[in-house]
Amino acid sequence: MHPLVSNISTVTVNLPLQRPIVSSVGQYDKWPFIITEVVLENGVVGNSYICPYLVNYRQSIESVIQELFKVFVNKPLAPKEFYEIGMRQLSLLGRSGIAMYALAALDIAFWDASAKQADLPLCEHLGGSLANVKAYNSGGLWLLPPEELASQADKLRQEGDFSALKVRLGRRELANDLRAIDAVRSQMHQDDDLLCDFNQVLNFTGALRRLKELDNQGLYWFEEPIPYHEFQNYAELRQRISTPLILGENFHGTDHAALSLELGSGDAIMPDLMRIGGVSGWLKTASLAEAYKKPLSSHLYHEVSAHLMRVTPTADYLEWTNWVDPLLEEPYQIKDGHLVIPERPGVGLEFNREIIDRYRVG
Ligand code: SMN
Ligand code: MG
Repeated sequence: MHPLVSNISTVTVNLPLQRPIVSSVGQYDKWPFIITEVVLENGVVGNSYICPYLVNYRQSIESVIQELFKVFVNKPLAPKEFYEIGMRQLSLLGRSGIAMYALAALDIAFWDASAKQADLPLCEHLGGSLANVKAYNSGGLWLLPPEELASQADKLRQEGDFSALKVRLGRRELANDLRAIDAVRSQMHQDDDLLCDFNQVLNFTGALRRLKELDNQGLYWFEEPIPYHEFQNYAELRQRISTPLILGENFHGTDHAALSLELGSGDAIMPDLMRIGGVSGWLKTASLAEAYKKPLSSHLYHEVSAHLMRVTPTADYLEWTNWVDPLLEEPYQIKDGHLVIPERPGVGLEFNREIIDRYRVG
């Protein structure tokens, strides 16, 4: 029988960002991480971090994590079953939002513990194999002036020999979006991929205009041009442009992923590990993407997402930033624009206690 789940602890850390986020979903010079550690009766520890953007909600989120944990304490570790039980429990709160974040925080930690118990890297525990995962550097190129974008693009490429970057678009004037694209491209190689993200800033008609105007720019994808929940509008937009359209970081659980795929909202999807419901929610979504034959890219959380990409049949790009690195004893490394999954049991992340003490909130 699997060991029993015994204990939990949570802490929030607000880490300074090397390059502040200047986006249509907010400006941040710090990035909050809620760390969850789950202890099994045999001493094995599974852990996770989630990034809920808004540090002031940390107490609500941590308290939902603690409350939900009570459902699993003293039960034999069974991550998949726990997820199903958790989702049933959440139907009273709503299978999305903070409730979903809390389930994801636990689910990731449970899967980490389960893989450690098996003494295998998570991707192997899930039936996959270790290999490097194609990534793009997303840790900059916000809504900044072109000169700054050019110098950042050069640095971002060099952070890991990246051949793919993501620029944020959706400025008021088309000319300024075009300048931003040119500035970034001036530092990239001919065959590199340039992705772009509008962070939901346009409305439907504004998007029709802007995406048509940018359709000949050879961008790898248009990400979230309009509010995330306008699935039908996404489907209509998609019919009128040729650059691939992607959404999904704001899918709250597999219900959204299924609805979006059914409506044909995107050419590809990009679930966020936290909002999609952790490892268990991701695995279901990966099967949906496979059934609808749509490429799947990741959103943040590059460590766990990389393991999951190894068992995602339609895996495409892994999003990478170095935001969490100061918090980790041994950050994952990038080589030739690919994330190297280390051969360590579970996800293999240990948090730096000194950094936790220095930046903990509350
Ligand atoms: C994003 C991520 C984190 C903060 C702001 C914006 C963005 C992305 O949507 O996809 O990287
Ligand atoms: Mg995005």
